[in-house]
Amino acid sequence: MNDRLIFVNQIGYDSDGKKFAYAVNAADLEFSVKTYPDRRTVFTGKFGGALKDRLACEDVSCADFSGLRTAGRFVIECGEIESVPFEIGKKIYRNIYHSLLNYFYLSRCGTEIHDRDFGHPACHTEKALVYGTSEFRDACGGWHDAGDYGRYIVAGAKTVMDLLLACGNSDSGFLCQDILAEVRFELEWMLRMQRGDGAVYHKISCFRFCGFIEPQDEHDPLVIAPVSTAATADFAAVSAYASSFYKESDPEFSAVLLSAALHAQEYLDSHGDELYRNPPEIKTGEYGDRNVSDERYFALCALFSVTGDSAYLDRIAEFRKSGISEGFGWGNVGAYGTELLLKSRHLVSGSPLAEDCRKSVTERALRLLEISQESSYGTALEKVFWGSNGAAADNAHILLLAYDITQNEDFRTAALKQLDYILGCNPLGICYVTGNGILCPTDTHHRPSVALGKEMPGMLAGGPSEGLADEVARRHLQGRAPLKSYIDRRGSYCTNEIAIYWNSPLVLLISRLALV
Ligand code: G3I
Ligand code: 9MR
Ligand code: ZN
Repeated sequence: MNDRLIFVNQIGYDSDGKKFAYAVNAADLEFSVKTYPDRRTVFTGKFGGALKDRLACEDVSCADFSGLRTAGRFVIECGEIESVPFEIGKKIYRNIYHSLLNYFYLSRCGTEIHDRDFGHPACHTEKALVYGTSEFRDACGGWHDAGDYGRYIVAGAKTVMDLLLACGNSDSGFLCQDILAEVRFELEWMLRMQRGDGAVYHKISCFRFCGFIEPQDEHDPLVIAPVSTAATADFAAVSAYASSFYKESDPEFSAVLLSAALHAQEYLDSHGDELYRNPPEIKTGEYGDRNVSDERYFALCALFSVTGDSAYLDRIAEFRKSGISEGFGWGNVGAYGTELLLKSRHLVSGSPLAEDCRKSVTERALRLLEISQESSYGTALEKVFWGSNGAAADNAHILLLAYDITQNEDFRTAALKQLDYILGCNPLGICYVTGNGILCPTDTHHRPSVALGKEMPGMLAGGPSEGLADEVARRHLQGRAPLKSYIDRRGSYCTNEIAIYWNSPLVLLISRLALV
């Protein structure tokens, strides 16, 4: 008997929240929720009708057991089949939350890491060659990006934003302090990546990816890639916004951040777009972006939100007029700008700009809501790209922003469904966070885990990807439904790598849903 045919959120459900489970070919069947392990029935209901999922390509039905509010451990039974055990309770996301955050600590570069399982001496401490020059520069620090050891500004900036936005919404002060301490480590590295004229280098890495070795064993020469508009604008935005978080605890650091942001903005104002492409000798992650107007917009919004200087407003309005797509991806950062505007005490509520922001976020969220409601697992994904799990979390972020604007509960429910999807309510029945849930990835494309022969906990795998952009995916996933195009093998970097900016929106989601 396959015990995974009823899919549940393997981390669990908040006692007072909505609760959904999913099953294949279960239309209109009765189900019962039973205590675990003694299996006393505490709730019964019926699966809904079947919905043919566009991305899962099968008939899936949903069981709504929101009416059950008792704390405890349970299973769902339907005929012969049973779900894995799951929990209902309050604040049951504490462990996964800390584990997701601890992954950032364990990913610190250039410093000794203290940990029983994943501790190591400082890595990547030597100076790096500035590409195209004979200069060597200290750009130590920051988090390793993902399964590789590169450190990339646009990736780091997106991550920092999610963590700061998670922190701004956390009602427990101690969590916020942990986040700010961790984020500061990345910010200090980012400051080292700024050139004397205000521009920011795109990234630092070796010339090519190393094998599956520990970070302290990578001794190839380090190179700092050329500056880019995307990196400079993201840097300006993030350091401006971050400065407001350290104002009281460390005014000096806060001032350093703000002046670095203004300096970066001066550079942006006096230079045209510099779009990043890897020089031929550099083979690591490119993070290229053809359109950097969203990055420029984001920088202006962040600077306005902290300074209140109205000179930014006309320029922000100009960008909005030519169309800003409201996204939260590493290359699509418009919604960060919009969110900061909407949160800023300097923006006049009811002004045409404020109304335009509210309208475009809500429109984007309505589209995602529609996609979620047409999908049998509630998944708000248009396409299933590399990093689809991160995209599901990013889309939940848009839905939550629209919820803040409209108070329409449907947005919040759809956001919750993205969390359920990531944590087990998906056609593979996987909780995509390592070391968490009943069935989770154990063989990710993550160099430290492979080198040490044990999986680091608290990492969100990239997830299904239609692109089949690696050998393992091409060999094993041909012809699969999009949401089943995932394989738990270290060789499949397009489905089973992990990354700082996939973890970060999940931290935000858990925090904003008040689950910790
Ligand atoms: O958005 C476009 C869409 O407009 C287009 O139609 C479609 C067609 O293929 O592609 C979409 O772009 C995809 C993009 O991700 C979306 O974010 C690309 O196909 C896809 O190749 C691209 O993948 C990126 C991947 O690097 C390869 O460049 C991932 O986003 C990005 O997360 C990943 O990042 C890597 C770093 O390079 C190195 N470090 C690890 C990290 C995680 O795997
Ligand atoms: O390990 C690399 C991973 O971090 C990247 O996301 C991925 C795509 O750029 O590339 C991985 O490195 C592979 C390289 O591209 C091709 N040869 C095999 C490498 C993985 O072992
Ligand atoms: Zn390192």
